Amino acid sequence: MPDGSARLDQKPDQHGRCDIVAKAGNDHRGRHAESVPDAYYSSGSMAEPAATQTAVLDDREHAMRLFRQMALVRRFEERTEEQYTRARIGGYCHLAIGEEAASVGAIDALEPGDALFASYRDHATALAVGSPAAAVMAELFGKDTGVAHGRGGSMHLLDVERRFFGGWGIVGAHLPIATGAALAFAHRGEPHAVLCQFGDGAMATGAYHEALNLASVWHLPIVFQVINNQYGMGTRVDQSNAEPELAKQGAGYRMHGERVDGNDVLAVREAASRLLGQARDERRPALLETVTYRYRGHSVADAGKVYRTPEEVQSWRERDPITRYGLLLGERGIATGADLEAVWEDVAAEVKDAISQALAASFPSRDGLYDHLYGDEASHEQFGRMSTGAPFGERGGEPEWQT
Ligand SMILES: Cc1ncc(C[n+]2csc(CCOP(=O)(O)OP(=O)(O)O)c2C)c(N)n1
Ligand SMILES: [Mg+2]
Repeated sequence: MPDGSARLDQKPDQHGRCDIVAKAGNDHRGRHAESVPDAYYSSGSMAEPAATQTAVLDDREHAMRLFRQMALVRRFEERTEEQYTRARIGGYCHLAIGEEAASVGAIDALEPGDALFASYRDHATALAVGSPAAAVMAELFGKDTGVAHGRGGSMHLLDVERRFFGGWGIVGAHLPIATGAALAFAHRGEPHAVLCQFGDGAMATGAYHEALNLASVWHLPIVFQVINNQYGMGTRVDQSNAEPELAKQGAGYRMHGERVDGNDVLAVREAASRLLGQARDERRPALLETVTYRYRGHSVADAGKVYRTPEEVQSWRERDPITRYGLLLGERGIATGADLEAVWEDVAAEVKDAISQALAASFPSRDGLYDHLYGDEASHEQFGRMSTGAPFGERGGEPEWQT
């Protein structure tokens, strides 16, 4: 049983909420607040909560923002699952329910000018970086108002204005690209860092090793954040990684590696903030492992029941990141049960509105099929000239051997 689960005697409901969150009017410290020891929040063998965590909790607006972002992701993902079953979303769809703290905590540590890259499990990434929920939902629906104008879909979200450069579908492929962005910062002397999020499965790809090696050799300002959700599809971390304590792999590149409880939003935020700071100020790359779990299957096409037990899933639900953080806010007197319930109602309304807007939006027109390709006005003409095997008409005539 994962550390911490036995100590939480309050069971979350189906939305990961427990009484302090779900029932308005409760004593704000919650029925069980007294019985939950502080140590629970530091999670034993995981990183200890750091002093800077207090700083977040000292700022009520900040503390509540973290809760709201996680609640928004949770509600968005639940409704996305439902929209998929109503055939409003085409293609792949990977949900991050259970992983909210790992995403939100790290992204909250970004500063203006920093760059963000992520894998295909990216709805939480886009919402955490501040992309409007309506534009994210519209992208899932393939609509023109989506963050990628309906051309990317679930796996290829992006928000260049907010410096979120995707949403990548090929496992591990974005690590060298993110490393290139860090090289650009270094080359131009810009004081920014890159946060590159990926799954545990990416660590068994060649691209991962190439990227970490170069980042270390060239002292690049990048934090590689592995979101260790225990599985790559149906394969457990220890079945695919020779060193399953993933943070230790940094040592192979003389890179600082650190493992934190990915279900503790404050621990994730503290570690990400510190490591991104070192990347910006000292050009020191790092590997940050955030240990978490996905409640759902790999994608909407996987029920997630064959390769794991219901007990295992339940044990992680009992250390739900949003429930835990809600309890902490209650214990510290930052939020009452009614306050948190109001947040849940607020995000539910936001997601409902996002669905309505996405439904009302139109699909991209066929005339615009070639828009945004190559980024120049000549792309239509280029495509007109394309022929198989000679995309730019460079051959002139067909060679004899083809006839
Ligand atoms: C190079 C490559 N190989 C295989 C796949 C098929 N594939 C898609 S997701 C996935 C599992 C990746 O797991 P992980 O990196 O742990 O991310 P998670 O899905 O757990 O977030 C695989 C093998 C792919 N997309 N790209
Ligand atoms: Mg995984």
